[in-house]
Amino acid sequence: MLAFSLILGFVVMQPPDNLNDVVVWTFNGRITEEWHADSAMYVNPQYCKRAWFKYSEIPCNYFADPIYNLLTIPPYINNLGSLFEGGVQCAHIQLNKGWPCDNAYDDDHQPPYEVPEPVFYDFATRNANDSIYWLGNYTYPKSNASIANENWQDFLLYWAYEQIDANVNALEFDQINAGYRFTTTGTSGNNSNDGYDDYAIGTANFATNLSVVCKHGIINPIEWFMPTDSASSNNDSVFLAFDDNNETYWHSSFAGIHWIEIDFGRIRTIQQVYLRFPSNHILNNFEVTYWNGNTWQNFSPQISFTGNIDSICSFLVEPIKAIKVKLVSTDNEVWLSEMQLLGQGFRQYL
Ligand SMILES: [Ca+2]
Repeated sequence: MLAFSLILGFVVMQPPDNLNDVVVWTFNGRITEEWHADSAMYVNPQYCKRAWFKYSEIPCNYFADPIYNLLTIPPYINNLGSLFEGGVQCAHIQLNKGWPCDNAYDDDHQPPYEVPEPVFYDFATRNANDSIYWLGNYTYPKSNASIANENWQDFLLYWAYEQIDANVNALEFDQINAGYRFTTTGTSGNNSNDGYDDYAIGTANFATNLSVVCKHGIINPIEWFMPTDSASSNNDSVFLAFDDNNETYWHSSFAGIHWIEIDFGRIRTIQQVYLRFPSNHILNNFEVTYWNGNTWQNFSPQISFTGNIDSICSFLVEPIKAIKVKLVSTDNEVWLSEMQLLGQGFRQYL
């Protein structure tokens, strides 16, 4: 929010009496250097603005990197008698670039870094067939991000905070509409409904799947987010219970007590536990608990079953803060298609 009266050095800025008296300078690009601000002063503006965060231009964190020295720009503009408005471009996300740090999904490990594919598929607007809604004929794959996606909101707010820390006086969030396109000549049952996205439609439940370690055909899970198990019947199948794919599963060893565990690495708010078993291998006896940093705790209501006959078991629980979640079973063997922990907050990628 803008301050109503900002006193900086010898300059006193007051809100205008009439919006028609406001002069706003916008620059086709960021104001990142003093000469940009000096140019703006030609029209003696009350406000200088241009988005400081753009999804496609993040080789690194501009705002915290002393190389760019952005901290000095807003005070410099203030001393020239103008307020500086940073901004966040909300609408688009580009697969080939636009991630603030190196990651396992980037091909050359050089900036600009590629958006990790699980993140991109999470952020991007998808149609009713779960396909990405691509934008135009761009050389680089680009999509609208889903503004209703809490992960995307968190990502944008992350960059907003970075700009606040870099001394901006105000923030602007532009292009907040996701892209929707309907085939007006389509027939009933045969309309592509491009731009449909499940987050916008499913607003009754904003819970985020915090436990996906790989999805959409990605074979290898993210290295720093590996789940663990008591033992598997085949090598490394444990992550198949966390890949958002009902056709793949973790298969424990035979006999004994079995467990499977996901370690978030930091505290997550969990409000739903979703288990899915292959219909021909339903788990009868199991218990799910969480690690709060000190002890293993029961959810409320408690998740502890004997004689279960359902292949899908979904539990809404009181929101709790967990670092790990574990399923334990005394059945001779466990087949687990999915163990999804849904809750709040940005996922594991930042
Ligand atoms: Ca699976």
